[in-house]
Amino acid sequence: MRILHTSDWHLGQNFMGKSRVEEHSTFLNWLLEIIKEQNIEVLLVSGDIFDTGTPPNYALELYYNFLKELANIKTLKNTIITAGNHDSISTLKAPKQLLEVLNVNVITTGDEDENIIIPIKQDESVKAIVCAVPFLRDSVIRQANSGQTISEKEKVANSGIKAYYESAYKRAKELNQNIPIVAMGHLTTVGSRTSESERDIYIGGTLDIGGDYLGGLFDYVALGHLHINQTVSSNHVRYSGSPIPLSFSESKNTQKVNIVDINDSVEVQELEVPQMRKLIVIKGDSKTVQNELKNIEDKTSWIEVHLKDDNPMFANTEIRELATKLELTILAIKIEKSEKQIRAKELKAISLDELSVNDVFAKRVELEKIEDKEFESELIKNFKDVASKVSLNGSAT
Ligand SMILES: [Mn+2]
Repeated sequence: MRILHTSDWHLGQNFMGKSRVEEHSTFLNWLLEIIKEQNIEVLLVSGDIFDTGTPPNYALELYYNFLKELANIKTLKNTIITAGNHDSISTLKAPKQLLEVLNVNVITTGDEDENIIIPIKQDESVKAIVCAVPFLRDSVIRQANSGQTISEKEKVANSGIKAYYESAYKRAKELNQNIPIVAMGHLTTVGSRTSESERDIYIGGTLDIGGDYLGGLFDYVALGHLHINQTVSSNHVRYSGSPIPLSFSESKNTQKVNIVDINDSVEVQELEVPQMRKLIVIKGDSKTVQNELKNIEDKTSWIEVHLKDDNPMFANTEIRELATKLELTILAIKIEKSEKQIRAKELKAISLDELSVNDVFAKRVELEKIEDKEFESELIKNFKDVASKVSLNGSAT
């Protein structure tokens, strides 16, 4: 049985005002080729298919066109897609029945109305079973209890999630005693590495579901939610990571999918996903940054600058002018405080690019220390009205 395990596509991501459509489309085309070339029999996508609950139409189009292409691949028997914390239940659920006709199983909440135990058949006999566990929302694992403290809530959530996996395992075993059982999941496990762009799943963060625990039950655990490809505690409990870097903090990672062979033993091969666009982080003072910009050959790259300069405002202008001249795309210049730089204290915001025109105005008004609060809010409101009527590179939002 040959499985391909991927997750966290985040189709439709709006990346600092830029679309990832080209990168996602390149990835999905590559994935189709790999599924064919490698004779993949089962495709598992462990959550966060879309970046938001209301994905843009082009993201839905990418998704459906990809699924349509899968139907033409003869060696592929099943595709199983589970919802992550970013996915909207209703968006994934709407075509569920239609997709079943194409051997695509979509699991959204994992509640009692959904059958998460999916047998993988080959010539009418069952070869493996997948327990397709999606991101488990509160309502599925427990009744909300407002009287609980955060740590009590975590404890209850932990035991609820464990009980959920145990019950799934038991049902799979009842179906067939002697075949591999694979689990999917969308959660943080103890001992795993995280990056900036993953949303915490519960208040308080990491749940105490050890990789050991899941590894003890299942022959392979295909996890999603963390964006770095990694093994958790044992060789067969893994995160595939996302296929493209979803934040600048992930630019140094290597994006991968996992190819898993389950026969008498489990063998995993990590396959690197080729990237069509580089995300580059440059750190340093104005001179260092400018030198590094001159060395960038690939003009499709997106760049984030962490500027540590005694005269950040001047450096900011210089760097932007150079980037324009070199036809390079800088998505953000983050100003970091340098020791000598007292001005940094006044400039409370870290990144100019993260401020809207209205934010800047509000900060300026703050400096005036206006006592009449009604007048102050009137002033801000009037500014907003004016700003919304003037075209300021579309940034007056
Ligand atoms: Mn997630």
